[in-house]
Amino acid sequence: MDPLIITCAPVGAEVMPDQTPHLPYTPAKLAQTAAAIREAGASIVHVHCRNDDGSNTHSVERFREAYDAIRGASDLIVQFSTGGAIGMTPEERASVLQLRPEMATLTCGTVNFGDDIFENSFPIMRGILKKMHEFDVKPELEIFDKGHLANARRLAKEGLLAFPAHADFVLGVAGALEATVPNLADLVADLPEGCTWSVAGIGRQQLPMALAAIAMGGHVRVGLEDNLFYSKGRLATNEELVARVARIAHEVGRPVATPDQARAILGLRKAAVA
Ligand code: KMH
Ligand code: ZN
Repeated sequence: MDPLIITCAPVGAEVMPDQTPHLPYTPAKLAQTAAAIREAGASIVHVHCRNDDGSNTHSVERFREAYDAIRGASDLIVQFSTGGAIGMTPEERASVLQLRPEMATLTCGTVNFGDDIFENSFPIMRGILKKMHEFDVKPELEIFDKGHLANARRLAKEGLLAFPAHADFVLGVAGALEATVPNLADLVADLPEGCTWSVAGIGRQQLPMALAAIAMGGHVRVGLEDNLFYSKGRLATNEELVARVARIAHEVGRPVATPDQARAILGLRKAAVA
């Protein structure tokens, strides 16, 4: 098995600062978190940005500030969200790709998202992928549902997506595929040859999904975007969530990837100098 790539999604778009004191929602806090999660074993940081009051923003300037701050504090692979927050326009979501992060997400289909609809029509996905090609950004395919893999194959047939690719299974969102080991195994079996994958379990499913991925040879995403708690009733920090996965991986003899090892596994271009 490859060394384990641990992605941390420290902020997201849904958790608000009044829900936890540990949400790093400014560039300065993101930089501190980047150093701490790197030390704990993460190799990728998945980035959303907020204004100083905690509200969501996809402004290029705010992302530039966050990107510079993170790269000043760590050698992590920086992965921008192009999912953003419900209600953002597709253009806003794609605009940050001009900063040329090494990676960015591509959600592979429209999905219920709690009581909302997270809209990712084919025209939206094509628009984001074209910008990824223009700025040489590697996509991570966010797969919330089984049909999202069929959508990804369709985009590949259109020549917009190259396989093998890297996929992240986001399991346990209200309105999408549940976080169970049979569902995860089914998705992994349906991946095109040579793809790499990680899993992000939502809420209390974060840890069980991580354990399954460690055992199955996949990779893991944790962080406050997906789960606020370390254990029932006890709020987590991002670095604690990363450190726990790294510790478990060590216990079962699976080494944890450095950012450069993760770059080699994922076939990333060399990072631009900050
Ligand atoms: N906040 C969700 C609506 C991504 O980052 O690419 C979308 C999301 C996915 O978080
Ligand atoms: Zn996200």
